[in-house]
Amino acid sequence: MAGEHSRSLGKGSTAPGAVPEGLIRLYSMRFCPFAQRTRLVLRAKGISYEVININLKNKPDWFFEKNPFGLVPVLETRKGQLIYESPITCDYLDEAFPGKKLMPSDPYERAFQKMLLERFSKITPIFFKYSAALKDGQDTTAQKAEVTEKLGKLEEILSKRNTTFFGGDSVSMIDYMIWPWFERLEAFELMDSLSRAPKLQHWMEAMKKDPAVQATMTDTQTFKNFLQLYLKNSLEACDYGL
Ligand SMILES: N[C@@H](CCC(=O)N[C@@H](CS)C(=O)NCC(=O)O)C(=O)O
Repeated sequence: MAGEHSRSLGKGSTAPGAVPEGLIRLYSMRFCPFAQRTRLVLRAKGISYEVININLKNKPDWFFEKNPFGLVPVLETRKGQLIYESPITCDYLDEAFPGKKLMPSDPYERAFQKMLLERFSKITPIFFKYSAALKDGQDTTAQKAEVTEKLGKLEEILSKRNTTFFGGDSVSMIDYMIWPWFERLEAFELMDSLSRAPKLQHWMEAMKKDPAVQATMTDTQTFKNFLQLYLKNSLEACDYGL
């Protein structure tokens, strides 16, 4: 069975066949924060899945038949249904599979989680701008300040809620949606951004105890090494460490 740590498929590879009985398939990349969202939800809900890693620097032509944007994550069901865009994959899993519901049932709470995700989606591109600038040896003060300011807003929200997690006192969907970027703060050398955010620091500590978070965690040095290769467009980046 294709595993989470299998080598990625690149140009010239054969498209995998039908999804095996009893499994759902995830097209992923080991270091992708968006695909990590889906992996977190698969784990949290105890869903049986297989992973096909894609070489994002040398994509197989067939991958565009799975997702016209050519991005991971993508889910594929036994019936051949394809689901892409990380929040959509996560909502699908939460709705299609039994077990613990990660989205709240209260309509306002659901809207709250979606609004927060929308706000967070304005933060993720700054990380990419920041790491590209860092690689080129440019001054990153402006991007750093932008991340700190935006994370400060999340700190305010968490303070107002007065709960450990964003959806209450246990982990819910929104925590998993934003976690992958917090896990990478140290690798991005952005931990300072949280120096005046004690609630977020406390939330991070609580998240690190979650079994799904623990199962999908990449250590800082490994991620840094990957990132260096990825930013250089190395064909080996996605298989770093295998
Ligand atoms: N909006 C997409 C973003 C996914 C995304 O950007 N994935 C990256 C990897 S972290 C990717 O597939 N990059 C390949 C490329 O840019 O060609 C989602 O939420 O799923």
